Amino acid sequence: MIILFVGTAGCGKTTLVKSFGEWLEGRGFQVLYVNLDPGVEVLPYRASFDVRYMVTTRELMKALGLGPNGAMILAAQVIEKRIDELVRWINRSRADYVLIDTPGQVELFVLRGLGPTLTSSVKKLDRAVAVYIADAETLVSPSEYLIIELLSLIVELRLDVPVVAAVNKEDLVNSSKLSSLPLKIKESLREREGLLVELAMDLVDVIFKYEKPSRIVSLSALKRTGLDRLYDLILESSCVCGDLT
Ligand SMILES: Nc1nc2c(ncn2[C@@H]2O[C@H](COP(=O)(O)OP(=O)(O)O)[C@@H](O)[C@H]2O)c(=O)[nH]1
Ligand SMILES: [Mg+2]
Repeated sequence: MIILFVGTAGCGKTTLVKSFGEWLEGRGFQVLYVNLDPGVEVLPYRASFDVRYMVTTRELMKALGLGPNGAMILAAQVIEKRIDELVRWINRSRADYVLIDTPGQVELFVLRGLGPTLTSSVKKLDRAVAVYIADAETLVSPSEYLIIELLSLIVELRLDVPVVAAVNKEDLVNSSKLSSLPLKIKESLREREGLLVELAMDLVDVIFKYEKPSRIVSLSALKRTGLDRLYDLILESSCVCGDLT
């Protein structure tokens, strides 16, 4: 199975790739690690495939006088053009799980070509799932819970593979507050006014009709909590039976 870790800068993708990979290895699985971030300086895991042999943002900034954003965009284009090298490597690898750590900025991977180009190829090789990671520190009110649901839906629409949503860094927030958020979305929306509220209320109904709130797993990549729940959801979401309830 191929698992892609996607999310906003600093949400904990790299940390989760390491801790989830080690968790899987501890259960006897063979795991391979892929670094797709051309901007990372130090990796906590040993990447068997590392795109920095193709390009790094640091060298692009130096050679072309680009800023960090311009260098990231150009680097992603370089990687996309050479994506067959990664796809062939995955095809040859005989691991149980290939974990793919994606570039820092979610929009770079999901909204531009790199992510969809990669997933359209790898899903032909094996089951592929994306984990959309949100940072618990950004989840300050119930409406942000709706935002996570919507963002994970956008990721699923773009990448066209099943997506599991995870709230990382649960060690930094009050867990009972976290679990009560989905139940309070409508209540909190009612405090606002206008057409936007009506639209958001309807979206809540639609999203909860198709997706149980419990499908968002809360975990800590650093403290290694919730990894078993993440694993269960990944297996469920990739199940051909399609029963996500
Ligand atoms: N407290 C806490 N910090 C975390 C957790 N996961 C990641 N971090 C920290 O968040 C920062 C960004 O993590 P990183 O994995 O590099 O994020 P990435 O940009 O999404 O790859 C680092 O300082 C991590 O140590 C977590 O579960 N709890
Ligand atoms: Mg990272």
